Amino acid sequence: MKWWRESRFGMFIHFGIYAVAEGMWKGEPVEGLAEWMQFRRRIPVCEYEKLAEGLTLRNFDAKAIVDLAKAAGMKYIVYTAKHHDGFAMYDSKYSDYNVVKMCPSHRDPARELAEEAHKAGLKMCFYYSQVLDWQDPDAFGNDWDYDPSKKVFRRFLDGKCKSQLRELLTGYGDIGLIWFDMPKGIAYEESLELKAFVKELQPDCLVSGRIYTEPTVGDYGSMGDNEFPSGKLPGDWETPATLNNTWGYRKLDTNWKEPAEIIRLLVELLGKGMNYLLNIGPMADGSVPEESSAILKEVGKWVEQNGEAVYGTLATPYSCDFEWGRISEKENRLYLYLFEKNKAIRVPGIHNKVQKVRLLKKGRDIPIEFTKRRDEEIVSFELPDTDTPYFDVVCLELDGSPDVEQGIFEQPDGRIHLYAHMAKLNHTGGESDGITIDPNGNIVNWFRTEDRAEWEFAVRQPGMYSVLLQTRGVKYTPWAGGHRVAAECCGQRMEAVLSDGKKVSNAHSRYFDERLSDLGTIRIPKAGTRSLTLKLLNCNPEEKAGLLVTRILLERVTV
Ligand code: H79
Repeated sequence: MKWWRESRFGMFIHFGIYAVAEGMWKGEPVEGLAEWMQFRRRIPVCEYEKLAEGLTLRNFDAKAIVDLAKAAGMKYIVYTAKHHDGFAMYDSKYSDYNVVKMCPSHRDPARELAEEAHKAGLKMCFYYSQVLDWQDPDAFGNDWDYDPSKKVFRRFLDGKCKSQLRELLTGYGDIGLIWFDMPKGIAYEESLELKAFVKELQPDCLVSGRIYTEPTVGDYGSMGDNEFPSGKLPGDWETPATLNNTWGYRKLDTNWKEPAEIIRLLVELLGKGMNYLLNIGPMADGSVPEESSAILKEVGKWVEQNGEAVYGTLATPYSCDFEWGRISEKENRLYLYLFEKNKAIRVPGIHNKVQKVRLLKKGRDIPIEFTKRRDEEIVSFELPDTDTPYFDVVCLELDGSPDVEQGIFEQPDGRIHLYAHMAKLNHTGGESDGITIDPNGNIVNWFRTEDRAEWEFAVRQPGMYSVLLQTRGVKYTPWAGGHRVAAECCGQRMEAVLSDGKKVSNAHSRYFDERLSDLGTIRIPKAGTRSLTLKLLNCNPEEKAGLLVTRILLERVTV
């Protein structure tokens, strides 16, 4: 895992004959992900395969793609050797349903990419769809060409799946990892067998978390596409993400993310010690959409300037995040990724001595004057005016490895973040139903009024605090709210119906509609450890997923 942890940033490449269709079928746009078109339209293999003639590779330039990955600061490449459509995008001897046999150039893009990646010192990795294969009669997914009752998954596993994995693991040099995807349908034992099969051929080759539904079978976990957890997670995690809203090339999808949105997610993931696997979807001629390369080059400038705070960094040592930015650590250093410019920053709870504070500027770092109040362990400094685009990164050099205050505590700006993943949950029902924390750290499955979430936190300054509840809608679905909730703290009680809360802007706003709803104001009479309990009084039956809680924010009211 060493190279993988060190890398932090990789390039995903979704390249396949779906790129020829560009997200259109028979003149009509096909909604959703371009690479899912065959499934969406139930296109027979004998028709779908004709797309292969259009994949010319005329402008496919493996060196240019590797150079682009390098320019972006990426350290590994994951190429779709075979996606769900079953079409091998490499020279497969096992199946003629492949790019060399069926596409006009008869070139092997996987070989060209692997050679260039290895020359450039990047890890070459393959995506391989191990359960879904719409061309193989025994794999899952295609029930329009093949009778599902006649499928024998074992035949696919021992046949196409393992044979092609053997080709990929013996014909292309050292492979960093196999990115398995969509495990639904494979048995636990079969996933272990597949992992062992990979390791037998290349002991150092990693396997992704999506080799099985339970992420621990893989060598690391994969978040949902474009998702990140609300707090740092134990173990190694990666987020696969897109530059627009599809993986494969789709002409109508011009919904490109700004470089700032990409860097915002990068920083979010660095703060959680996670890897970022960011996708490009080349066109049928093999060229990379201009928008994609422009965004990656722009992102690369930031990464280049701040590489010290990217490669080999670990998650924040704190239990919770701050409003003004994200934090990571490496050796005796803390890196602060600052969301806003020219602000006075106060970093709380640092038990170490601070030796130096500097603004990262690759070789021309700018020293920053700071103060540290011994009684409160707060480091304060003002950022000089900077002309750096996007987020500034500041390094705190400490006298030893970071030793910071744990748990939830009031921050110098008077805010207290009660993250959902840090709540103590109480439910009276059996283990299987009632509220629980999902892999993203949110409180989910909240329908029942007898369930409770409770937080403990340290208050520094007594006074009035406004209480804001952050909830979300289901992915891709607008927030509806409508639940009646109550919060209890210091013997006081607030009640509110969640209605049109303030929209939250964060690194996955495009996918999750999150809102901050005002529950009211409470008085905390004394400093010290306090607790807050959240209850659901009435669940809006229209909301099929119930109440989805991300966090509660307490904000000291200044009078
Ligand atoms: O390779 C990319 C995606 O194609 C793949 N994972 C990333 C890395 C992926 N596989 N499955 N999914 C993503 C979930 C896809 C679900 C959907 Fe659909 C596909 C929603 C809409 C199209 C299947 C078909 C479910 C509803 C319709």
